[in-house]
Amino acid sequence: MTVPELADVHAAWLPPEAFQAVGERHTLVCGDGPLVRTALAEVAQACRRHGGTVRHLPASMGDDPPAGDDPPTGADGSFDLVLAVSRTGRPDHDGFELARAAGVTRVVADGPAGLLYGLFHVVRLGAAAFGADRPAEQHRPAMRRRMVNHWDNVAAHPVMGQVERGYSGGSIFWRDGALRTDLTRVTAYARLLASCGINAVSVNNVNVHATEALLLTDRLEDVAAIAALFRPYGIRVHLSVSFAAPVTLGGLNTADPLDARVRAWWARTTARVYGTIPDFGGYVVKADSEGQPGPFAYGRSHADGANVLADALAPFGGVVDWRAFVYNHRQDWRDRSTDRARAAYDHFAPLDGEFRDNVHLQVKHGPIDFQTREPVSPVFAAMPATRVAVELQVTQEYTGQQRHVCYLAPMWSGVLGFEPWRDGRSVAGIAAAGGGLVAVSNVGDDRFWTGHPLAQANLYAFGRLAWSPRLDAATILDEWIDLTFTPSATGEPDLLRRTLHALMDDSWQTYERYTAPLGIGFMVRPGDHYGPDVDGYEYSPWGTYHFADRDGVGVDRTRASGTGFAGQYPPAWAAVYESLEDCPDELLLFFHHVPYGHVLHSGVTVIQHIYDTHFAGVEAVTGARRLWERLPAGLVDLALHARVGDRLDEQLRCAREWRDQINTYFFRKSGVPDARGRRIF
Ligand code: GCW
Repeated sequence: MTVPELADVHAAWLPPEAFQAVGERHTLVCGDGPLVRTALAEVAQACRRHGGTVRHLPASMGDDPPAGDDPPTGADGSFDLVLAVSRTGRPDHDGFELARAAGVTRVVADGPAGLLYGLFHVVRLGAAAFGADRPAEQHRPAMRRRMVNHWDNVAAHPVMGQVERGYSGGSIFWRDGALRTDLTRVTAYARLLASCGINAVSVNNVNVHATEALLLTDRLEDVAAIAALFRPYGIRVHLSVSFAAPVTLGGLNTADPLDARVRAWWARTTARVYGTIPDFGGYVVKADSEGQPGPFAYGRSHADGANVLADALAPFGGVVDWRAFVYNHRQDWRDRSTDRARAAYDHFAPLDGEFRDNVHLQVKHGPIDFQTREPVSPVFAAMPATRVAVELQVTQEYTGQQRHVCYLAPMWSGVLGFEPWRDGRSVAGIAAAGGGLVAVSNVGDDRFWTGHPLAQANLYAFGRLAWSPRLDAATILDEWIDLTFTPSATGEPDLLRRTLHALMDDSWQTYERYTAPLGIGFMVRPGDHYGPDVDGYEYSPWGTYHFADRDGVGVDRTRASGTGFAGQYPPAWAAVYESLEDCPDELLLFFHHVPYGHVLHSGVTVIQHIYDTHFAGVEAVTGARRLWERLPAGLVDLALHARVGDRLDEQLRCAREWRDQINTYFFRKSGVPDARGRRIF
C-alpha cells in the first residue's frame, strides 16, 4: 500500500505538511486488515518525511490494545500516539475514542474504519492532539452512510460532456469511453474522501446512457478496478443502473418489475456483481425522470420498481438508492394545478411503508431542484416508515458553477437543522435513522480538483456535516483552512484565514443577493444554467415559473388560492408558509404571488429589495476581489492565487450582468424607480 503524491495535482486538504505533527512522533498502530494497513502506510509516509517512527502490532500478537499509562515500548522506548482497534467495539460503527494522558494520545476505534477516521482526526488536530491532557471524547458519525454520487459519463455525452454538471474538467475515472489507464488520482481521491468521513461512492451518472449501462454486466471489471482502489479507505462502490436493463442488456421484452423473468434477471445479474465485487454497495436509480425509464411504463408503482432491485441486493447486504426526483417536465403554464414543487410528495408519500428495508429513498433537499434558496422538501416529514436519504448538490450547478465563490455549508446546515414539526426532530435525525446523507460530487481531473480552489471546502464540509450535522459552518471552514494552507512565515498572522472567511462565510448569501430574488429560483440560462436569463424558462414546459407581470411576481403555492404545496408540510410549517404575514422573506416568492409594493418584514418593498440586494451583491464581490488581490505574494501558492483571482474576475463580471438584467427587468415590468436613484439600465 503506497500513499500517492501527485506532482502536478494540488494536494487539497491533505498536503504532506498536514501530517507533520503525526510524522514527527512515535506511533504504534495495533490491529489487522486492509484499513489498518492503510493507516499504517499513512503514518509511515508521514514519518519518512518528518522524522518520526511507526511500529505495527498485529492484534494476533498482543492481548487487548495496550492500555492506560503503560503503552508497550518500541525501539526508542516510548510512543506519543497509539492507534488501536478495540476488541469489544462495534466494528460497523466507524467510531473511535480519543484521549490523551501521561504523554500519550490514544485512539481506540470500534473497528478498522474507525481507526482510520481516528488517525485523520489526529491529523486534523495537528499539534493540539499532543498538547495538554484530554479526557476521553467519543466520536461517532451521525449518519451510517455518507455518500457521494458522481454524474460521470464513461463516454462523453454530446451535450453534457464527460461529467454532467461538472465544472472541474473531465472525470477522474473515465475518459473517451474507457476506464482511465492511470488511476492514481482515484486513490488520492479516496484519501481525501475518507479523511472527511465519506464511505460510499457511485461512479457513474444517474442518467444512464448506453455505454454506462454496460458497467453492470460486460464492463463490470472496470467497476471492480475502481472498487479495489476505494476499498483500502473504507469506501464502498455503488453503480447507477438503468431500470430498463432487463430489456437493453438482458434481451427480455419487458422490464416490468412484477414479471418473474425480470426478477430473475436482476437476481442473477446482481449475484454476478457480488461474485466480482464482494463489498459492492448497491444501485442508484433515477427512474421515470427526465426521460429515464421506470416502472410507470408498466403501470407499476415506484415501490414495485425499487423493491425488485432491493430483493436482488438483499442477500448480499446491498442497498438501492431510489431517487425521488420524479416530476412532469412537459408542463403547460396555464395549468396552475400542476406544480413541480408538489411532485415528489405526490408521487412518494402515498407509498410510505411499501419500500423494502434496503431501499433508501433519496430526496433532493428542496422540492424543486438545488436552487440557491428553496424551502426544505416536505417529503422528509411525510414518510416515517421509509428510509429516507437527503440529497445535496456539492457541484455548483445553480450556485455559480465553481466560477463563483459559494461556500454551501451554511445552506446545508439550515437544511439539516430544519425541524419539520418544530418539535426538536430535525432533518438530520431523519437522515440518520434512514439512508444518510448523499451529495453530487464537484470533483474532476482539474489540477485543483474542483475548478475553483475554494470549492474544495464544499466537498470537505459535506463529509464533515454527514459525520456531525451540528458542526458550525465557520468551524468547518477553519478546519479546512488549517489543513489546506501551511502557515506562512510571511505576512500578518492569520491574514489568510481572515481573508478566506471574508470571502467565503457569507458567499452563499452574496450569490443569492445578485441572482433570483426571494426564493423564486431559476432565472438562469436554459440548458447550461449559468448566468441570468429572467424569462429563459418562463416560456418553456419545465415548470419553473416566476409569473412576473406588471403588477407582481411569485408563485401562489398556498392551499387557499394556489397550488396547495404549502399544505404538504406538517401543520406548524404549513401555517407559516400559507400566511403572507408569517412567511419568511427569503421564501416569499416561492409561496406567494405579491404586488411589487408588498412590504417585507425587513421594512422595504419587494421591488426595492430586489434593487438593494442586487447592488449589495455586486459590492460584496467587488470587496472580495479587492481583498484577494491584496494578499501578499507568497501567502498562498502562486498558481492557486492566480486561479482564484481569475475566477473572482469572472464572478464580478457575471454578478454585474445579473444585477443589471434583474434590475432592468423588474424596473421595466413594474415601472417603479429605485428609491435611491442608482443606475438601472
Ligand atoms: O438539476 C438537474 C440537472 C440534471 C440532472 C438532474 C437530476 C443528472 O440539471 O443534469 O441529471 O437534475 O438530478 O437527475
